[in-house]
This record gives sequence, structure tokens and C-alpha cells, in this order.
Amino acid sequence: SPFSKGKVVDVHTHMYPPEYVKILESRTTIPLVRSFSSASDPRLILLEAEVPLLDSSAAASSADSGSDSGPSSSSSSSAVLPGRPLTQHYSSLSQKIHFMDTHGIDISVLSLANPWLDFLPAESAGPIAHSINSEFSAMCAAVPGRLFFFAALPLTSPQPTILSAIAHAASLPFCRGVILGTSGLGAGLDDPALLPIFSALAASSLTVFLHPHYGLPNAVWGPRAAENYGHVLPLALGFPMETTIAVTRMFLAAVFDTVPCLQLLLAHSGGTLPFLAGRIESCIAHDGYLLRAGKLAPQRKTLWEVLQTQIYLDAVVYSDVGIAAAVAATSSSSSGRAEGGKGEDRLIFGTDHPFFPPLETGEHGQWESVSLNVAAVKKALGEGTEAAEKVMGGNAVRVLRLYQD
Ligand code: 5CU
Repeated sequence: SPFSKGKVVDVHTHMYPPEYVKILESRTTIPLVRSFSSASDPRLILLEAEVPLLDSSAAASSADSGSDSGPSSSSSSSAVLPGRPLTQHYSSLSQKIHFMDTHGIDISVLSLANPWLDFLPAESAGPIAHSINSEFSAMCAAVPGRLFFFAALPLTSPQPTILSAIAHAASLPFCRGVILGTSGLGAGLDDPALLPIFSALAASSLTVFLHPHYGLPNAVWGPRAAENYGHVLPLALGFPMETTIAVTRMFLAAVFDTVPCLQLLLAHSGGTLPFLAGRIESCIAHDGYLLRAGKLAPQRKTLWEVLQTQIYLDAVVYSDVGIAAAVAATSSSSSGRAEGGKGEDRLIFGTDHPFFPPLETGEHGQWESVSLNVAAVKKALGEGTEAAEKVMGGNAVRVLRLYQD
């Protein structure tokens, strides 16, 4: 049966296969991997917000011989290393399975972590996508019943290459969708040039897992952030705002009307979309330009309807308050006209592994970042309830067809 009662499924769980790590090791601009003499693990440096620390920390680190365990810890001097430790958790399949077993996760839907293939030259992106997606497929085949995956797309390549990557992904038996950042082909997800790609994904029943990476410009965080506030501002605020903006741009560009079968899974419970959907709708309804442009027809599809019919939200929000908002926003009893949908059918558990490891208790035991998300679902929906069971796994199995055809 597609409804395997009680199964726990993690739809937000990343890996960087060894081939991808090699690419990062060869780079001198972000994203990159760099070793520091003061740290036992190499550092994975991904975000624009980490750039200010990158060069200054290299010199400080080489004079420093201690060990390093956390994203912003330093060993003995006041130097702060950029990025995060690149541990085995990022690329080892056996670590992924160990993590799943430790946390009672039956099935994981893997995805390449950000920034995917967004930075590759046009000519190499297609072959690398083919190879990395095949590698994910092989990992899934190696542990029958435990793994599925979202493929990565070579978005810097010409459209025919992207379309053939979609066809390749659709042919792989464990692939259930693609992971996509917010830059699209370089001009955002409201770019009309993406419509054939969205149509091809919808036609192949491939769900788009939309995930942030680019955040907001460093200037928003101010001059003290890089040295003093760790990763808090870009991760807690930049990522969710980026997702919110990307989906709102898609909505304003009528992507959901043009490709009505397109299904999105939004990372981090849609950023701030559940909370801001009402304000976005009100700004639309009061916009004179949109009125004059004929975009405010009474029967237009509202953002609420999109949330209730074309969007799933992951449950990576760390609080029952966020879970309750996500369920309410995607439920037809809120403000939409869609028939019959319940928000609890559109929310799907995830962990964000291998990001957010415990800083002090070791990475081989329980991760607090996971238990916070489990506790949030239980508190918002009740322990052992049908709603909680759907969010923890039933929805993922149903929506992503997590059984072999
Ligand atoms: O800690 C981080 O930087 C990240 C990241 O880059 N991507 C992600 O999915 N979660 C956390």
C-alpha cells in the first residue's frame, strides 16, 4: 500500500557526493572547501555572508594549532573560521543511514545541497548533472527501500541540455523530483524562459523542491554581522525571506496559472509565506497598476489557492507556532476557494541533515535540530494523531510515491 502506516520520512536531507566535494576543493571563490591548520576538518564555505571572513581567517588560522568543532568556533586565538566543518556526514552514505537509524527515519529523500550546480560553466554542467544524478540513483539502489532523491539540474546550460537532464532524471527509478534554487536561469523563478522547464517537470510528475541559498545582500546584516553573529542572520532570516520572495515573484508572474500541474515543495515551511500570504494578497488587491493591467479579475487564482493546491511545505520550522501557521495557510478553511484540502495533508517532515549538527554533544547521537522539529509536529498536531502521522511520513509517501513502481 502507498500508505505505509507509521513510516517516518525525511524529505529535506542533503548530501554532497565525493565528486561534488572534489569540485569544491578545486575552487578559489565560493562555494569552496578550504583546509586550515587550526581545524581538523576542512571548512565548507558556501554563503556570501561568509566571504568577509574567508581571507582574513586564513592567516589567523595558520598560526593556530587547536581543533575546531562548530560553525563559528576557533581553537585558541580570537580568529573565527569561515563556513562550517565539512564532516563525513556531508558525503558518506553509511553516515546518512546511521543518522536515519539513530532518529527512527525509515525513508529519506536525498538532495544535493546548495548551491547545487548553479556555479558551473555551461559546458560542464550537463555532464556533471548526469553523473551526480546517476550517483544519487546508485546510492538509492544500494539500500533498497530506504532512499529516494531529488535530482539537480544544469541550469547554466542551454535549454536543450536542461530538458534532457529532466528526461534523464525522470528515467531514474528512485528520482521523485528536482531540487531548485531561487536564481533559476540567472534571472529568478519569474523568468518566462523557465516556463518550458516548469512544464517539462510537471509533465514528468517531478515535484520541485525549492530551496534557498542566496539570502539577502550582506549590507542588510550590517558591518558587525560577519565577525560577531555567526550564521544566524543569513540562515534564520535571509533563507526564509529568499524563498518567500521567489515564490511571490512566481505568483505575480502567473507561473502557477500557466503551469497548473506544477507542484512545489518549499523548504523551511515556505519561509515566511504562511504568515505573509494575507499581506501579499492585500497588496495585490490594492495595487492600481495591477488593476489597470487587468490582473485583478474576480476569478483570479489567489495565493491562498496556490498554497492549497500547488504547494507543499516541509516541516523544518523548529516550533509548533510555525507548524500551526503552515497547516492553517495550506488549509482550504483559511482564506481560499479550493475545495476540501486540509493543511495537515500538505506539510512534510524534514531534518536539514547534515546542516545544524549538535555543537557539543557529538554528531553520532541524537541531533537537537531533529528533535525540535519532531516536538513541534507533536505539539501542534498531537502525539500519535492521524494528522501528525501524515506529516511525519504518510504525506511524503503519498505525494512523492515512495514505493517502487
Ligand atoms: O548552514 C547552512 O549554511 C545551511 C545551508 O547552506 N544549507 C542548508 O540547507 N541548511 C543550512
